Amino acid sequence: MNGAELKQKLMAKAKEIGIDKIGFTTADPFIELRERLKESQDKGYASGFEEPDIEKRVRPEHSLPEAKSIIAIALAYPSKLKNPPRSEPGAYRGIFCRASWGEDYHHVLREKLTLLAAYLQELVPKARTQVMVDTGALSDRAVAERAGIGWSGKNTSIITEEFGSWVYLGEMITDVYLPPDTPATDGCGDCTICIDACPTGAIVQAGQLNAQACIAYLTQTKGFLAEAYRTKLGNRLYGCDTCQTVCPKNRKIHFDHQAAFQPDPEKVKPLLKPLLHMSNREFKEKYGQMSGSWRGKKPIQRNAIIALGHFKDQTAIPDLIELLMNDPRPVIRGTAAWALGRIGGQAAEEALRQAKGKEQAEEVLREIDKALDMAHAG
Ligand code: B12
Ligand code: SF4
Ligand code: SF4
Repeated sequence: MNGAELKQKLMAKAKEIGIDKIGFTTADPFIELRERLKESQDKGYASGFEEPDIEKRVRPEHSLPEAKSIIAIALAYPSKLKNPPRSEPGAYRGIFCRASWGEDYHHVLREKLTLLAAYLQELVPKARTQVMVDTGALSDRAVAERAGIGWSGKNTSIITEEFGSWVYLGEMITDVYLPPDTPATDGCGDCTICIDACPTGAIVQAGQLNAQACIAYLTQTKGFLAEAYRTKLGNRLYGCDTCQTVCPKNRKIHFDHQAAFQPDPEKVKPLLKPLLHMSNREFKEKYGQMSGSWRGKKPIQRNAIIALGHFKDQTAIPDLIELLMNDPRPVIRGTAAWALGRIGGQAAEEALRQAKGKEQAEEVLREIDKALDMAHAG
């Protein structure tokens, strides 16, 4: 069977196993990406979550010797919640980004790619394959762009004609030759809506992100969140969708045919207060299947505290005092102090003063002092 015939068969199989979009490219090095990754590292824009070895990232043969082709796939995920529960005074809610709705996409895409790889091996028994989703060495976006899945938007997301940017990406490298597709071309034109809408100015120029300033990244950090960003976080518990929700290419785009990505509204828009006292076990049981739980419960709890401060939720004061006084984690005590300072009031101020008398950790004491100033000024 020649490459073109193989490709046709793979495309038909992909459809059968529920892959929404498939594209093909060569395993040639990603030359342009090399410069971009280098610049991102040099300027301190990288998140640190990506593979640090640039050569591994741009040369597919580092992942699979004698690589010849890459098969890129995309799966669409929903952008809207049916009957979303509403935040109400005293019962405020946080939000997980859409890429964390439903089952963890890593498993779902990997499973489909593994089925596709098995099929290729049926057709070409000597074929070798390497499957990747997010955590692999390659840039999933650079692969998708070159394989014609979608163009690289100014917000850095891959945007497909059919599903907008609400797609997960993954790929399979193989040593089998498959004719490449045409790379996607820019569809943003003069638009700059995402750049203007980004709350932290993290899109430093069209297509280039300073991940260190991106809320999606900041929600995943484990330490204290720099003060300047706390008020920008809003009620985000994990990730940030702003530069995608504002994008005109996503207007009216909502695909919920992938059963695995159906969100449970109570999980993706949970009440904030119950999150504060969750045990590790409860957290794992409730959120363990979501991709947004990969950093554990601490960042989510820290962000929940910030969200309560953002809403100035008076009814959260007793919970926040409890954390300030008794939580063993300095980041949680210090962030609770910040939230109490923001909410203000006599009970908050008194608790902060009391905590100041017994707190040992320098960084928490600094937060308490600032919070007392804030409570006083407010
Ligand atoms: C590290 C990482 C992050 C970091 C950094 C993101 C970033 N933009 O670099 C953080 C934590 C911030 C993040 C956030 C998100 N991520 Co993320 N992330 C990754 C990861 C693991 C590596 C990305 C990377 O290498 N970045 C470094 C840059 C330099 O590389 P790159 O983005 O791949 O480069 C492309 C473009 O950015 C562009 N580019 C880069 N530099 C420059 C410079 C110029 C001048 C120009 C014009 C273009 C350009 O060229 C490349 C080809 O398209 C990938 C998975 C993977 N292995 O690739 C997922 C991935 C990119 N993330 C994904 C998702 C869904 C998200 C979020 C939407 C989740 C959320 N809702 O919070 C946000 C989006 C934030 C944003 N504006 O990008 C999806 C993207 C799907 C899509 N449709 O594009 C991926 C592909 C995971 C997956 N397999 O589905 N992510
Ligand atoms: S994900 Fe949020 S913070 Fe990051 S670039 Fe987009 S709008 Fe800005
Ligand atoms: S908002 Fe505009 S510039 Fe940004 S990604 Fe969408 S189309 Fe491109």
